[in-house]
Amino acid sequence: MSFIHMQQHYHERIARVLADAINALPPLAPELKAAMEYGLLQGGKRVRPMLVYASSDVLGQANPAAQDAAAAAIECIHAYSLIHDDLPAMDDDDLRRGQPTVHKAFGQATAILAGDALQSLAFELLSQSNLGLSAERQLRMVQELARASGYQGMCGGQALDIQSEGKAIDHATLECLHRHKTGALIRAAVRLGALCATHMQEAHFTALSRYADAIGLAFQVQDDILDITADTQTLGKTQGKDLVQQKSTYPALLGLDGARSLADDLQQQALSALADIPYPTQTLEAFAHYIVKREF
Ligand code: GRG
Repeated sequence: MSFIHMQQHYHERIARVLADAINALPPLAPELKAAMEYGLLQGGKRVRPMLVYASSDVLGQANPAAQDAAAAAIECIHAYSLIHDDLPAMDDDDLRRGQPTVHKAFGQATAILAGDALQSLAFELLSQSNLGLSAERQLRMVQELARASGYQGMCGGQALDIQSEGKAIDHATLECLHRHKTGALIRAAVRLGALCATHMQEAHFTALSRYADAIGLAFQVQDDILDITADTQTLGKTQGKDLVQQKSTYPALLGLDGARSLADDLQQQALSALADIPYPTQTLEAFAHYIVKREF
C-alpha cells in the first residue's frame, strides 16, 4: 500500500472511531456535546492518531481495539489543547481550521468545558476494560498520556511559551519549549502505538522514542517555517521578513535556510533511529518525510 493510501486508510479509521466515541455520549448536555463534536471532528490532519496506527503496525501483532482507543485518546487531548489555546486568556483566536473557534461558536464557558470533557474522555477511552491488553500495559499507556499532556509535557511547554512571550530566547530554551509543548504529544503517539503491539520489545520502544523525539521537533520547525512562508505570501515579502525577526521561532533564530537545514537534520536523525527496528519501517520513514516536507 502506498503512503497516501495508508494515510487515507488511517484517516478514515480514526474518523469512524472518533465519531463513535462522540455518538456514544448520552444526551445529558447537548450544547456541550455539540461543542466537543465541533472541536474534535471538524477537520485536522490527524497526525497523532496516524502515528499511533503506523508505529504499532510496524512492530506487528498490534491489538486493534487498543490502537483505536490510543489513537482516539491522543486526538481528544490534541483537540482539547487547541480549544483551550484559542481562548481569549491564551492566544485569543477567532478562527481554527478556517472555521470559528469553539469559544466563538459556543461561548467561552462551553469551550472551557468542552476542552475539559475531551481531556477526561481521552482517559476514559484509554482505560476501558475490553482493550485486550494486560492491566500493567494499559496502566503504562495511561501514565504515558498523562505525563505527555500535563506538567511534564504539553501544559508545561505551554507555560514556558507564555512566560517567554515578548522576550528574546536562545536556541536551547526554544527547543525545550517545543519538545514539551508540541513534541511530548507526538512522542506519546508513537510510544502509545508501540505499547499496542503485544510483543513489543523495550529496545524497539527506545528506538521508536528516538524517532519520535526527532519528528516531534521537526514538526514544530516545519510549523514555524510554514507560518513565515504563509505570512510572506499573505503580507508581501517585506512584512513576512519582519515577522522572521520579531517572533521567537526557528526561522527567527536560525534564518529560513538554517531552519530548513535543521528540519532536514531531524529527519535524518529519525531515519537513523529506525535503523534499530528489525522490521520494515517504510511507513514511518514516509511519515518523517511528510512531517518535514508538508505544506500545511
Ligand atoms: C492549552 C494546555 C494547552 C496547550 C496548548 C499544542 C498547543 C498547546 C497549542 C497549539 C498552538 C500551536 C499552533 C502550536 C504549534 C504546533 C501545533 C501543535 C499545531 C497544531 O497541530 P496540527 O497541525 O493541527 O496537528 P491539526 O489542525 O492538523 O489537528
